[in-house]
Amino acid sequence: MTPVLYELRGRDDRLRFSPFCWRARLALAHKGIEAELVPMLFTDKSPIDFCDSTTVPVLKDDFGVSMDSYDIFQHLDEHYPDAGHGPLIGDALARARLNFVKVYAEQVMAVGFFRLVALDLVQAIHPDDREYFQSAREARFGMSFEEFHDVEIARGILDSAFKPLRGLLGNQPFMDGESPAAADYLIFGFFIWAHIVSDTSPFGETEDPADPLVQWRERMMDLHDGMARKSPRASEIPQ
Ligand SMILES: N[C@@H](CCC(=O)N[C@@H](CS)C(=O)NCC(=O)O)C(=O)O
Repeated sequence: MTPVLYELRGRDDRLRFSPFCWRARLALAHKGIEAELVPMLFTDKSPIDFCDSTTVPVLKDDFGVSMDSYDIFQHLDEHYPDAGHGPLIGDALARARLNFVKVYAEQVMAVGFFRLVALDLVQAIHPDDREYFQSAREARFGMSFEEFHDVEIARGILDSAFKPLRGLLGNQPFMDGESPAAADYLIFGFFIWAHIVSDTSPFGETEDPADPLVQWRERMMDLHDGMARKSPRASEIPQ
């Protein structure tokens, strides 16, 4: 069967911004695998009724069903080890190190991105999903989206969070070394999420083209035939 990737859609079907689904998309492209992309809404999860998941991405292929972006990396490495650009994660040592990158990205960096784009994100989400999404996240954050959305605070968080990334990328072109792999996709998922839903730069009012992190973001945008760069942004699609 053609692999099927179930992913979140926004107010327009061309708006696909979920950071976790982007990880899976990029991982499939890394392996050179063409998947059928099936959209889902927060409030209509019927497309993934066949499995035991309430979140996307979900990947279904000849080898089974994988219900988490990180598990999808592992699934693709296990079943398509040498396809495309080779391993996403690598050996057990690499896997252990990637766990750190995942925790860092999701627990430190993502908060900064979320505070940068919260209100834009609500506008990018499907109208049927807005109340569900906003009330679930407001309960988690303990404040309204209006309070949570704060570009100054966000840039402060991101400035600190970007320091280790800049240190690394000053010495090598990708998080994973000479070419991109799981660590790059894992982190870039949040960059492309923010890029699609909002025109506010995570780097400040002006971006420094000499910044190694800006340069990495541009390289990631160009990967796999520019799939991230070609993806429509919310500001390009009228409400
Ligand atoms: N641990 C999961 C997280 C996936 C996740 O949270 N996906 C969101 C979309 S960005 C979702 O499906 N949420 C459903 C909901 O909140 O009801 C992964 O990395 O795949």
